[in-house]
Amino acid sequence: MTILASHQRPARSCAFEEDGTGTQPHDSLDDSRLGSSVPPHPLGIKPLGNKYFSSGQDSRKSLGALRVLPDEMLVQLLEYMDKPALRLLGSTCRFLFACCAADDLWKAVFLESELSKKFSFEWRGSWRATVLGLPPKHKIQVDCSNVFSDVLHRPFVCSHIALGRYTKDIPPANEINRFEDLSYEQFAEQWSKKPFILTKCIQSWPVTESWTIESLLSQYADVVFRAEAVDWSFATYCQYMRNSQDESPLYLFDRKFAEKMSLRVGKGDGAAYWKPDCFGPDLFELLGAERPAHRWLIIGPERSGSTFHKDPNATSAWNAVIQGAKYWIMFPPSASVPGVFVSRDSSEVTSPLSIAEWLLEFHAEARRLPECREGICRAGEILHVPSGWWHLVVNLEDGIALTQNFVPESHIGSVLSFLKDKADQVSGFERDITDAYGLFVSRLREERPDLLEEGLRQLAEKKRRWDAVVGDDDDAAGDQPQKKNAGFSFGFGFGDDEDDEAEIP
Ligand SMILES: O=C(O)CCC(=O)C(=O)O
Ligand SMILES: [Fe+2]
Repeated sequence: MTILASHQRPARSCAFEEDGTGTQPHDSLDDSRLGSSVPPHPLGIKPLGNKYFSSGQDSRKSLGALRVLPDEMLVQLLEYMDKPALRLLGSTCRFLFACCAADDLWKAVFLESELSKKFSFEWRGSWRATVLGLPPKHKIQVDCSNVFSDVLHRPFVCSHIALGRYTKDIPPANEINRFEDLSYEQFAEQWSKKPFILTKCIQSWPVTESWTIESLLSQYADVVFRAEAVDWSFATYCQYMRNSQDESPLYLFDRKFAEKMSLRVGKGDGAAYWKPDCFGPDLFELLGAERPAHRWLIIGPERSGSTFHKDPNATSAWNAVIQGAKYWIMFPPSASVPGVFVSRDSSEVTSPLSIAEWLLEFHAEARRLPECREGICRAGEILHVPSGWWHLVVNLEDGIALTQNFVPESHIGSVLSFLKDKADQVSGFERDITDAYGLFVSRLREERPDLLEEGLRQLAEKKRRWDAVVGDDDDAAGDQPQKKNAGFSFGFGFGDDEDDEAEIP
């Protein structure tokens, strides 16, 4: 994870860690939140609270002039260091050794290095070991048991929290509805604005039978996939995925996978999979080759996943688990999600917390909200993400998923509104498409004038209702309520609105 400065972090109580000899004090609050899943830190680094019960010397005393800097600043300073500087500084004292061993610093060094441009290389178990070319079994021998620092200990805790603690005992009222399958009529009439899981919908897809991480590795080892900031061969990604301690593991999220793997998508001979019937027509298909990115192959280890977000361009989505299991926690469009801070124009989530940090600090509070929906989508199941819904997703096991974004008829108003009023937030289109709204309107006019009329009617209604609230002369921001009033959640009948919420069962 990015090591956040203290002002960016949620306040927390001091934590204590057993030192293996049973002599350290133990904080029961923290223990109950973390469980026994967190082993002692491999370097012996301890949470700050342990300092006050330790009889040994505090290694911070050896920092010299750097003692004036709090840990957060020290680590931020180190983010500017390159490989030789980190090595040199790390050899000056135990405290700086512990700071300079933080693997996130080495991830940044890796991403700046020539190695990051290679598709294939040997992953050595950590970013530091990979950058330094250390033998895979190499273990750091320096004893840092007198280093007391929450800043240094916290990422280790976050990469070891037991996920089961958060994903089990879902309150019945929060459970995402589960069905075997739905007809298009059922979806359109009742379910297009609510999340649900279908348990018997994708069983006929050939990939549900044939794909495992192992089988993909044997067939596509040399295929290069995108995993966040890197493009790695699948063989390299698998090495990483199977032997990494990252708190937020790099997530393979590739939108060109079908081409790269020569897959046929869509019903017909030799197809690997196809979109389920129940979601009905996808209006972005009217855009043909000009539609924005819409399908992704997703692969990641346990703990990988997606932090809170809404899907792009007000599209809906389905997410099918082929291997593994995913925990989903979701909120309707206008909900204020605890721990999720949105910029004034709602274009981005500011200071996003890692999945582990969010679970540790906000899950309990979020779960108590009446709008909260949670569920586990297992292999062979598919989940519906309605337009505008917030969602955080975490893999409970190593897994493979396929996802596709679409525009159902019932969300035509939300999508037109997004493309028109939030043009600066439109994403996924090729660079030469500068007027996504105009393009979509012209295709609808040609192919579905009835729906265009309905969508424009909804847009006009939205503007009318907005004007009624702010007064006709207050028109400076056009009809973009979210831009003018951060935190204001007036509903307009579609998209980011209350009507969606009203439909929650
Ligand atoms: O599988 C995941 O991590 C979730 C991906 C996602 O956000 C989606 O399908 O909308
Ligand atoms: Fe998503």
